[in-house]
Amino acid sequence: MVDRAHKPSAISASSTGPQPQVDISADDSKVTARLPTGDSVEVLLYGATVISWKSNSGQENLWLSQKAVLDGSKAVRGGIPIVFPVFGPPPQNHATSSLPQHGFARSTRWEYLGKSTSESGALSRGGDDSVKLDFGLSQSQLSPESRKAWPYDFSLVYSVTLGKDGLQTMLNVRNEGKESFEFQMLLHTYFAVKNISNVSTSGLAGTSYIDKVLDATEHSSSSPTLSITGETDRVYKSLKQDTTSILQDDKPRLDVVRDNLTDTVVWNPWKEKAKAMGDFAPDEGYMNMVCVEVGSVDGWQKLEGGETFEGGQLVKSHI
Ligand code: TA6
Repeated sequence: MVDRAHKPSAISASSTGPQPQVDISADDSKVTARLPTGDSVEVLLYGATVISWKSNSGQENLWLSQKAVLDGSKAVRGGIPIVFPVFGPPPQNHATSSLPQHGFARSTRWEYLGKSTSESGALSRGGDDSVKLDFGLSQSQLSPESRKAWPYDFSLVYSVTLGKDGLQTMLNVRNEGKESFEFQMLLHTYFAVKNISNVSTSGLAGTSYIDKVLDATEHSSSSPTLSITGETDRVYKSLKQDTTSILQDDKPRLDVVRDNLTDTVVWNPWKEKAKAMGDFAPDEGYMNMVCVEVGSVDGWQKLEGGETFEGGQLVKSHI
């Protein structure tokens, strides 16, 4: 339970004009928010996983496997799984060594902390006609196994803000204990694309990347764009530009803007790996998705007792 000191203060809704609509499902498993413009977002309490984000055109911007498990028994294949406190398979001889791949945040039930709305201009200009949903996770909500595997006193507040010109997802990490801990975080976003053959990503030049398809060897990234023509699994480190764009047929489709995060992962499992994942469907679904994942995964963030870290993304859709 995230104590009230960390619960967000709700901004009272304005009395003028139609209001954003927030609903909690009857089985208390999902929160849905909808703007008067038609934009909508759906968040499972399991993993605080965003599983749908639609633009006011009705266009779904996120990819969700047709075999994604949504009953809370397994991390969701699709949407925006939260990776914390470790990215990838945990290193040996490390505080995270006993955790599962990508940590526990995406496979633990979070608490819905509440909503706040405001109408003070576009999201990208600091205000917004928007609605913010807050979710909390702290040590007391972890399974005994996770608590044993990573025995630190922490609290997370994840804010999902649906605005007219984008979706913002921010993770606030606080060390509630006296002992310092280090962590990695990443938003493992699965974006929906029409056809991967005509998709490229830009904003990845001028840095180096770890290519996990080539035995995690390091390479320099000189090309301004990356086309996805096979299995792709790259960790771009300390990017200079804060925006990675996804282009469909050479036209801007989505812009992913990092906020206080330095790294971006680009992943597509392609044919064989997609087929090998039991919860990845349809098999050819790799043609309609690409993961652009913002995070702090090259090295570790360290928090002393009482310190906090916040990072996230603002994603803008062009359709
Ligand atoms: O972010 C890319 C990645 O680390 C890939 O290496 C692949 O493992 C992917 O995450 C999915 O991981 P998952 O544990 O969700 O199957």
